[in-house]
Amino acid sequence: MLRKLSAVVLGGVLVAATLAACGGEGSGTSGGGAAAGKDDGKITMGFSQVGAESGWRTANTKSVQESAKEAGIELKFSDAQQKQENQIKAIRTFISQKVDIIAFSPVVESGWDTVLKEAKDAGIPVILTDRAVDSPDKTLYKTFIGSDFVVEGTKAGEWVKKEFASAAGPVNMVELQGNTGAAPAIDRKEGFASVLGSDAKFKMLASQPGDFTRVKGKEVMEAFLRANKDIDLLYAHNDDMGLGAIEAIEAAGKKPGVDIKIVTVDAVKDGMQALADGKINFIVECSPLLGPQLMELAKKVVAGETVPERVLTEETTFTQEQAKAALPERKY
Ligand code: GYE
Repeated sequence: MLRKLSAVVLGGVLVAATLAACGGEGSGTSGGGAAAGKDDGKITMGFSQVGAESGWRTANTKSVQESAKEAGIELKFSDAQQKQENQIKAIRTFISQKVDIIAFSPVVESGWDTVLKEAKDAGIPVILTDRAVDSPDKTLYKTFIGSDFVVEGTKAGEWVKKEFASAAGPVNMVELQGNTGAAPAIDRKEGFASVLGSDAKFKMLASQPGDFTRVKGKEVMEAFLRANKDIDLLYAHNDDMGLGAIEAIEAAGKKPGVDIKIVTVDAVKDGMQALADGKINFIVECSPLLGPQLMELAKKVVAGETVPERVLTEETTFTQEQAKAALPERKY
């Protein structure tokens, strides 16, 4: 908790300082590029993606692929289909191919130390994108670019607290979590609970993984509805699970956004549309457009320049009215 809170505080500074502050001389440990890659002047990046589980992920993949092209970086892209073993295999392949840099979005937080050590020993620098790992050894990667998921959960909790401020209570809540062990699942749950957990008025009736997918979100919501007659609020860790849950709520003869209020995270187009349509009540934004910053950081790391150890994404929140206004311009 302390670790995460301090990242939040530092975050404010790093957002502004993000890439401006990267101009320093070699960090001594960065190496990698020159030692590993073929010397054709072109950077080769191995990128291991989680999968294609959500609208967020699809937009993220597109952002990474398009920005690599624009930056003149050769991208070796590998889709892990939400399996850690596939990501580990992909990273080992990138190491044997002697890429200049490896970037990946870890499907879960734990279990990366061995393969990250292999990359380090091979002199290939690693950038974490989107999701964190829990390795205590921070020298195993150069930087971590992505959102603060605890803050996202906190924003969702604060909205719920306000929305139900005049309700007598109890406020009966259910939660659809992301895939078990993933940083955004752990942190979004923690942030939400940090706001509402100590308030007896708010009762968490059930909280289960929906794996960030629509199909699983629907399935788990059906089970929640069967087991609980009186649900006031659904907190879904992403839009896709919320959208699946909406189908389950409608099939049960209830009105999403009215009978059961819904708060989600991401703000992808389909989520924003449901928000504008009144089926979702509030969305906390999480930007998938990490590609341009990732490529800029990759160039600096390969050049041996120092980069900040944490690069935070700037994000907002949306009410139903704000979604209506933002939708026409929404890029993903
Ligand atoms: O919120 C969810 C996706 O790691 C931030 O993963 C990402 C999350 C995102 O599947 O939709």
